[in-house]
Amino acid sequence: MRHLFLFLFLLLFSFSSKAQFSVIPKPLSVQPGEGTFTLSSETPVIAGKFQNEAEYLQKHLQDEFQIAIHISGKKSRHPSILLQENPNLQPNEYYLSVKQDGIAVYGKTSKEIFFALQTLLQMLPAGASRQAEIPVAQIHDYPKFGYRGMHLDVSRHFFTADEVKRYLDYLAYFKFDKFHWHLTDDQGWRIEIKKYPKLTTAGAWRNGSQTGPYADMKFDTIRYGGFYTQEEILDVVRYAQKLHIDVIPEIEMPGHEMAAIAAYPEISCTKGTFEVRKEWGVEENILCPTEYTFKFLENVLDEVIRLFPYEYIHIGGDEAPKTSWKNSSFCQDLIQKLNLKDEHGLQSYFIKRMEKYLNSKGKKIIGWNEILEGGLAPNATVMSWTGEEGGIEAAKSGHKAIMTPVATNYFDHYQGDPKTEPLAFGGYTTLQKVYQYQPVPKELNASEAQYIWGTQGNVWTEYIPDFPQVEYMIFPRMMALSEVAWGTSDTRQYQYFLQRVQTHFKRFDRLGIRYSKAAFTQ
Ligand code: TNX
Repeated sequence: MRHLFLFLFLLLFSFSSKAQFSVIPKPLSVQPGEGTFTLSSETPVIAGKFQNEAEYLQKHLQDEFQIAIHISGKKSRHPSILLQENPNLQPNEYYLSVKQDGIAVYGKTSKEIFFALQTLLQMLPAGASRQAEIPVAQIHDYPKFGYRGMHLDVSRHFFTADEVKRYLDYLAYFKFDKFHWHLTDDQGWRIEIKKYPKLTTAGAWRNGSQTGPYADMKFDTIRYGGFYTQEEILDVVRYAQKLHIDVIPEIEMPGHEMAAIAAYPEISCTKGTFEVRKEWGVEENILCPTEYTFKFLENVLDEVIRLFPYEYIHIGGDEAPKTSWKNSSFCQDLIQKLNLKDEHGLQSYFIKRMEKYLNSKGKKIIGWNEILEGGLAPNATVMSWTGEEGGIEAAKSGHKAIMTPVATNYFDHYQGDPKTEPLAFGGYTTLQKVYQYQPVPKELNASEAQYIWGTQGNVWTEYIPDFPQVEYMIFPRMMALSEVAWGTSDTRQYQYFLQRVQTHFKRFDRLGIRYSKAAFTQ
């Protein structure tokens, strides 16, 4: 047994060091061979119908290695990169064959070809070497989960459309295929809605922000904000489409809506004038379930629908304290009139009604696990965050679930010793903890487990003021999650994962991308 381990270790080690095989997420099957393929400006890409993917490869090789490959319609005498459709393959499955005299990539559609090219790009030298050599290997690969997501909160802090595109580049590189864009929250509304211009003229700006640790209750008085025009949103969505990433916008309801309430106070149950929230944490003032509010949300969603082609829309549903509904005679009358049990019943009515509206427009909803309270909307997908229970309950009742539990999937939490790490939300989620996460809870049997659609990393930005800090918080943890989501994480091989991470750090250094070394210093 010991000898077997030693043999496997040596095999692994010799392969990873000699051939620099550091692909993340680790492909399902890799057969290494002898020698390398050398990429040069002579190398044509035979693109066939995969022009977009060929251009992507061309751009990356130019930007990273200053190699100007050319795209060609037909076979060539030169050693080439062939992108080849194979209708017999399964969705998401690809083959990548690297031989000394040529590279061939096979997939059913452009999405699979794109995955294969990400693998290929990661097989190039990570460090400063300009010798673009790719180790000979035969790779066969496909993911375990159909939802491999990353989230970004652009409300607490705002990130420009260009920064969001860079974020999408990172997602694509590690084969994530869903981007959950948290566009609205108490501290800022970030998407232009033409029918309600005050959402961005007023709702996108706050007169100060909380600074330092939450308990200190310190604030600055700097006006802060920003938003995306509809043009910018369309541009980001088009960009994501080229990267084969589906964009899921989140419009929060009925809680986390203070920015909208500040702009249009008539959608709240509480009378008065309000400010876009400066403090982090949970806001008591939530949307009032009046016909006026429902019409408001429908009008907002009509514009959202036109901007986002993917069939899912996230409607939030989390952390909606019920005090304002308890104190509202309108809500109490409505509970009676609709024969609901309590305020949770009213939230359930709220979400079900919005689901019905969105379903009628051809869209499906995702909501945070609080949408289970008081009864789940008939077609909803649950995003399980407070733990795994929400996902388990959803799966057991035949609803799709996305697992994003706070203990492992929150990349706003500390990844190393809080004494030496920059200020973060709290928690302690090490790289290893992320790597060991298994999205299918053991409580589920095989048929229930099929409802676990996948997993996602959440990046809440209360304590993430700028984009370099986003990079620092996601790297390397999102690399661990990519292997979890692809289904190839193997806790016995954590050390091998760490080796591959360190190879990627060389690339990050070369490209000026920030990351945390916490996993290697403690
Ligand atoms: C909880 S996760 C929230 C967010 C915060 C986050 C901080 C969720 C659905 N709601 O509003 O930003 O914690 O980790």
